Amino acid sequence: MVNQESQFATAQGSVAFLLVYTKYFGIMIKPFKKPIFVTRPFLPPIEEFSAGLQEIWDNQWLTNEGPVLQRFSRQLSQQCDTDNVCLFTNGTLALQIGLQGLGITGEVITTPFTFVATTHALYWNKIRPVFVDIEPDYYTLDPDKVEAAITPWTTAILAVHVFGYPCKLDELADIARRHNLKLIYDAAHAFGVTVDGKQISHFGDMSMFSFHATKLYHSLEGGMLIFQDDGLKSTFDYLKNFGFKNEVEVVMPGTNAKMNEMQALMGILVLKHLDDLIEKGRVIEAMYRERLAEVPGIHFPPELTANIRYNYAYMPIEVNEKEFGMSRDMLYEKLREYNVFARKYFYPLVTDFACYKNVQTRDSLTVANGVADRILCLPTYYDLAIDSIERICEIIIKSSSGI
Ligand code: T4K
Repeated sequence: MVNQESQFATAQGSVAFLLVYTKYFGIMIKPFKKPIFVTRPFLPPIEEFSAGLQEIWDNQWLTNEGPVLQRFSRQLSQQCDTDNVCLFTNGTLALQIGLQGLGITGEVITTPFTFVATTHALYWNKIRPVFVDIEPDYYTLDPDKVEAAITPWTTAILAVHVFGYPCKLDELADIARRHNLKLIYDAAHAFGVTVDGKQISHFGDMSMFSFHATKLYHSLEGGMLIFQDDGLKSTFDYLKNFGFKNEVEVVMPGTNAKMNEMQALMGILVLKHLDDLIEKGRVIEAMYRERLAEVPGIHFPPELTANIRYNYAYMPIEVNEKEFGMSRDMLYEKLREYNVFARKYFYPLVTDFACYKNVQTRDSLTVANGVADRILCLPTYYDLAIDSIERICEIIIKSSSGI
């Protein structure tokens, strides 16, 4: 027979433990059963994709400017309010071809705080990247630092609307105009963003958009160039199709970078939901901002001004180790323990990758280095449940108290 006194003592001990636990740690948070990734592609109803596939089967036309791609291209023209649209198999090749078609050579001023494809596109065109620091609010190229980096070899500025945040458009345009430089935007993250009611593609000489599966808006994989000079359309069309002008004429050494019919089909189907995707992103961001507002050491980019319609493609926060009590890397690991896979976009900086480490940089890149050490992109995507966001915020709040 179990001694009643010791049973009581055990029960008392458990209650005390629970009280202490609840006092200091609150209710225990369970790890997610399924992984929560930084993003998940939005998928249209499968019946719609099947119906579209049937059309492709009936056409027996799979790539090379097929009818679905032409339809997609017309829709994007309408969406972006221009005829100067060219579609590609991915954003990287779009940018590479864009730089080539624009005839960019020598040196290009660019940002180290980006996905490495931005710099690769320069490298593949034998262009020297000149890295300049970013501004601390939205992590875009700092116009104040651009001018000092211009040399007689500079031909262009390649800035990135990183996380979909518009660059300092007026300042960059002014510098480009005064120095007779091309202004090119890597708008991989920025589809759907508008400024003063104009599509973001309206700004600069050319913008590249990525329609990769991880993007807010996608076409499985895909890329798009929007450009101001009407004359470039045929050049881009040649360059993405081996340089063919017709069956018997090759007018330039092109490559193969064509978008296929399945990609175009997905693009058409997802485009119908763009507004819903943006709206859900807005709700998610508002929730993160509200729940984490009082957490010391968690910093959000400032709210955007009313003239910008943002697309909520990413949810970056900065973790200040001293204030939060845990470094960004520790929080990243802690979230993983709960099956939450936030991402350190964009750490390391491009300038820290082995293939670009030796590129000489005159700028000390102080802001970019600091941001790269503090940045963390939290999960945001259409299917992310509201109570999952609650739980992610709880984990972050509890982490700040040291569990
Ligand atoms: N310029 C900039 C500024 C860019 O950010 C990018 C691409 C480019 C140029 C080049 O554009 P593309 O050539 O890619 O069109 C991802 C993407 O692959 C890349 O497109 C994107 N930027 C970059 C920021 O993110 P990873 O290495 O982080 O992808 P991954 O495979 O780790 O995916 C991230 C998460 O997404 C996974 O943890 C799970 C989820 N996921 C991913 C895929 C592919 C899914 O749920 N389903 C999927 O099908 O690079």
